[in-house]
Amino acid sequence: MTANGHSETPFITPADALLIIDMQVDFMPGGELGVAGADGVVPLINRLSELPFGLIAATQDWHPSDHVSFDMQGGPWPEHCVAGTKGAALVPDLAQAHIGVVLRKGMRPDTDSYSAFEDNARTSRTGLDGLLRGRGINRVFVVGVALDYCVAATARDAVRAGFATVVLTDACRSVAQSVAAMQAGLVSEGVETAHAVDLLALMDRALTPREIADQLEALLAGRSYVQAIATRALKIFNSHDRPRFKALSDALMELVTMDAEPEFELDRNAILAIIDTIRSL
Ligand code: VGL
Ligand code: ZN
Repeated sequence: MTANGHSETPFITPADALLIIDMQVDFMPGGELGVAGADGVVPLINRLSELPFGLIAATQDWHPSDHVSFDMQGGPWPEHCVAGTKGAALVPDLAQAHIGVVLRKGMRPDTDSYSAFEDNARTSRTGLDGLLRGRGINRVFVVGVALDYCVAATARDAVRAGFATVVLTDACRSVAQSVAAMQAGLVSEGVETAHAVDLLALMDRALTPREIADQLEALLAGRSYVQAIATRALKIFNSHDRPRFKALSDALMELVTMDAEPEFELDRNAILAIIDTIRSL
């Protein structure tokens, strides 16, 4: 995405990951460290989780009962997210069907860990960067709480690890800082910001043939998503009464059928040929 929020590669593909930060009971209003409005972003995050991300990772703040960050230990926070307690659980309304991995952090008594990548002392790493790279991810979208602590720390580390990084500010809530104040700092550190609602609207509207071709090209890296995307494309095309989409629909239908067979080795050249066809429409 560019600085003005307009994306050059606007569509979510398997080369993108969604990082859902600390959407836990204790961080919801009424929880031990309740963040105002945090429960309100759950539906937005659930809708985002339906998009064809290559990986959706969720984090859990997961502290021992004598954690250094707790006020009884001289730390800045009330006791929260104690490992195994109800307050440490993911919010029950959070859709978990598409969450591929849950990472726990802040487990050592003597160190806090705001970022999903490594602890605040930079002594131990969660392995998230290797996991993302192993899946061919090159861009991450960050949502959750708190924007001014764990979301910001995660986004900064994602930039440092070499990922294009986008914080979807309307799917985050802060403890203290306004979105505007956070945004300026993050942008100056190479983090981009955008709105989840815009991303969802973009993904919902009908795609042009060129956009379909771009998506298919990106999808070549992750064959299991071809079916989902092709099915969606078909739905769009079938709602138009345009004969020129007939060939494309047929080709995509063929692709869906092929991908549905478990033994089928996806034929790169066949897909590239389809991409060429679409581009010449
Ligand atoms: C967080 C304070 C303490 C967060 C976690 O998730 O942002 N904030 N622990
Ligand atoms: Zn914590």
